[in-house]
Amino acid sequence: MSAFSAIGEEREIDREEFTPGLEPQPTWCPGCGDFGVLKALKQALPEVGRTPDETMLVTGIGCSGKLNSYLDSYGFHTIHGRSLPVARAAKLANPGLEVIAAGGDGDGYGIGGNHFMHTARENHDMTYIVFNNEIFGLTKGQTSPTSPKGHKSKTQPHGSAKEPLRPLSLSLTSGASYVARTAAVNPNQAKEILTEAMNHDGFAHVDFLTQCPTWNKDARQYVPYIDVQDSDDYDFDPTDRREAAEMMHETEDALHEGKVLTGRFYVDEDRPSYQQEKQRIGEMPDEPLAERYFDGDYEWERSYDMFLDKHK
Ligand SMILES: Cc1ncc(C[n+]2csc(CCOP(=O)(O)OP(=O)(O)O)c2C)c(N)n1
Ligand code: SF4
Repeated sequence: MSAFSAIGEEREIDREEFTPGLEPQPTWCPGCGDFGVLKALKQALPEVGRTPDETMLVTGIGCSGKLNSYLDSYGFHTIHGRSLPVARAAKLANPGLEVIAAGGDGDGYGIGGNHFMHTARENHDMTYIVFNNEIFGLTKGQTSPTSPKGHKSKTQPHGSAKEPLRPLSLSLTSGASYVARTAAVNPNQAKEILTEAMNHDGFAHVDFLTQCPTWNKDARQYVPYIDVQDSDDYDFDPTDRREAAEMMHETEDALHEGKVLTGRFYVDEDRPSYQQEKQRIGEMPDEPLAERYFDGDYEWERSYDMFLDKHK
């Protein structure tokens, strides 16, 4: 059986299929928000009809990076900040896979920030989950790009002098075609948002608020949260770029004023993905590149010549 024949098989999927035999119990600290991401992901994957062997999870470094050990699927625990380029390659080579990249706010908005902007700009078809606990968790609580101004830590003992990064706004201006925020304390919404993000064709960015009770004592537990789609106080069209931008700005300000706004902030179902754009200009074959490695008769040399001929 090839690795591809399982893809597309119709059957009932149980979320427990995603629990690994080797490390079934996560070792995150009690009360950590990361448990909420794992739970929501295990619930959402069967909703989108994906089995473990149709799923590829790529993680960065951090407490969040451990997600890979706790989800039974294909996986790649990469180096710090580099989950997105690996995830992009996997999706381009084997588009039938459900590709998810995940990591912390330090990983994705700090050291990997360049990849974040360009993966959004190019609209690669994948789901990107950022565990946003507003600090570096694994390395014991240093200030991160999303730490609020004035936040005290060992690296900023007098309080951070910097304005925090605006993850939703950055995602929108970079070009993401689906942008949402959810919170570990809101499991139903988290499952729904992850399901939508995986069903979306294009780059779906989910800023996932995950409390770190061990190192970020200042952080609230992200309660009470407000779902902007459910509340009468907010009226905006998430398919309208300008209205979405305004709502995101308000949401990012509100977080540090004690108001946790969550929901879908931007959705563009029409924008072609990177793969579709490359196919349109004749730079990517319809047949998945990964399948060629399983076809001993494939004439590599000839395809290279054909490519050169086409671009003379
Ligand atoms: C290139 C590199 N620089 C620094 C580190 C040390 N390091 C490991 S995890 C981490 C930050 C983790 O914070 P975050 O990405 O927010 O994830 P969290 O642990 O909060 O989930 C750092 C700086 C590293 N592993 N590699
Ligand atoms: S240090 Fe913080 S982020 Fe890491 S496992 Fe513990 S609570 Fe979670």
